[in-house]
Amino acid sequence: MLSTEANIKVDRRDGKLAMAHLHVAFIALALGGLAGLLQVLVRSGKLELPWGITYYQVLTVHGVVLGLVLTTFFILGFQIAAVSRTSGTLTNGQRKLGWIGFWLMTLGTAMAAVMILLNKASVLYTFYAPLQAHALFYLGLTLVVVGSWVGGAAIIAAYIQWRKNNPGKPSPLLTFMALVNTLLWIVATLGVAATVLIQLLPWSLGLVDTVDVLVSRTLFWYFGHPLVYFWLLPAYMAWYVIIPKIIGGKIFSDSLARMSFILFLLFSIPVGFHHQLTEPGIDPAWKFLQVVLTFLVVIPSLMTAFSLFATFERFGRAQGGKGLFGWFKKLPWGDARFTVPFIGMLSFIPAGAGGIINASNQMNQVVHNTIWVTGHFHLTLATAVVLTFFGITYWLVPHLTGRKLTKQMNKLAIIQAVIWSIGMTFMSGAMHAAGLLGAPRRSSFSTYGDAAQALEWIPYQIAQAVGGSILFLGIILMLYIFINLAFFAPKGDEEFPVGEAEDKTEKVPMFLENWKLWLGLTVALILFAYTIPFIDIIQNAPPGSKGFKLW
Ligand code: HAS
Repeated sequence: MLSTEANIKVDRRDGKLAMAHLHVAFIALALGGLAGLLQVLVRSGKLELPWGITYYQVLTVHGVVLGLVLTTFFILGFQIAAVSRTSGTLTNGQRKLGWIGFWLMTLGTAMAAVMILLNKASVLYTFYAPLQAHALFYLGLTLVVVGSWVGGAAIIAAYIQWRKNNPGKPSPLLTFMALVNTLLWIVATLGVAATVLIQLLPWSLGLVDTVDVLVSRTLFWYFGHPLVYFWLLPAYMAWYVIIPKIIGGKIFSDSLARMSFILFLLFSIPVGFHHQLTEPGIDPAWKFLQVVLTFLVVIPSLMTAFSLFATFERFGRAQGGKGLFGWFKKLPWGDARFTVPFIGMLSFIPAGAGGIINASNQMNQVVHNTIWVTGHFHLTLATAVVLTFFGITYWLVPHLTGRKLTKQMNKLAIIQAVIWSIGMTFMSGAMHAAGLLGAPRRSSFSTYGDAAQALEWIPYQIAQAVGGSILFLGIILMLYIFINLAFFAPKGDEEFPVGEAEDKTEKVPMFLENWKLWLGLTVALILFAYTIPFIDIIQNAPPGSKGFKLW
């Protein structure tokens, strides 16, 4: 029976669908984590891999499985559960879409994984041409993207149905946020679908023998930057909506939260050139424009920081916290559902500052293609976002499996986050420092082991290996907690926390749900930022970029 009222508990059938996604996500964590440990040890010169396995092969497994598979499956699972919880049980048709999407993504993942393991697709997670993979790798990725569209369609359909049943009312905040992230994802993935289907697949099948490298990189980064906000926004959903409820506080402002999500939709896409600032063939004026737009996409993160500080401070003061920082002590530090994502938020402060350095044109010349950038995304994605995903897991999985997060597991979860932070401080800190000394990314120790300059980098390589090993321990702990919550924890009820806005009389402006306006503006900004430079790239790409022939 169809229900468009918020459920206190996610419907069992929707819960199964969400859990299926989470199972794949955590299998990905196990495989990707192991590959991460292996590659960091190879990179530091501490390990030689047996059976002809190459550094680039394990690096590809690590990047694809953690950056693309874990994230996409976790996000879809979480968003499906969030929509079912806040907008009511999915219809049978919507749930069917969710399952079709899930199986398409799983099949695609298996195809891509087999090709990487056979060393036929050691092309890293960015799969830049002229690195070429087996056609099945590209087909696998295509299925993952198409599957995510089908799963996303279930979320869009649930939103449309809620609006139809509740005319004139703003949609539930979590559903609204899941919808924005789905729209952002669909618009962004058009770029990667275009390069894979029009360029890379025909090239790998031998149907054409050249590939325009600059066009493919540009299409990739049209997708690649919004990809990072597709990862970030589910963490922001938890920070804005779930955390206030967990601490016993309120959402600072519902409208502010919605506005910040809309700004991400508008500004996250037309900024891909900031990954290509050092590339020839793109007019500097257009790079400048996209740098300016990059600074605009920082604004919704600053709004988020402001809103979170306000929620925490108001809650702490209401509990009797005195003085400038007295409120800080009143936060529930013993609750893993809060503390683990909070550590993620803290790490996002230096991580975001690093992003602003990357985006600053001149400073980008210093850090681009150094391991600084790897340090940046281990602090953003692998700390801020991933610790928040772990924090979500601690209540979502028992909620969906009808179990309880016990005191022991809660304690272990906090220990896990502390281990993670220590490991990441070593690893990401050393990456940032070595990057400033010019250490390159995407290269193994053997490729620069003899260079005199490389001697300077060795202590940092060792620190990375130490950090990587500590992080691996963190992964084992996380998998242990996940398995406990999914299969062994005592039966019981765990809450799916959803916060309320502080001011109940706050009227959410309906123009925030005017999708003709927001999608229209999104398309206009994309056309403005990309049309002329893209035509220019196709017509005047520099030698070595246009028509790259592999053999
Ligand atoms: Fe980035 C490269 C610029 C954010 C991920 N980025 C990457 C790559 C990845 C990545 C994966 O402009 C490498 C791609 C590759 O393989 O080549 N990035 C930015 C900017 C931001 C940013 C301006 N990045 C992210 C996020 C990511 C991510 C988020 C993943 C999830 N990035 C770049 C640029 C490059 C780049 C260049 C290309 C570099 C090159 O040359 O190759 C911004 O969105 C960051 C804004 C963030 C803030 C922080 C707000 C803080 C908050 C926390 C508040 C905390 C509280 C706690 C309230 C302004 C919200 C309370 C605290 C108390 C003390 C009580």
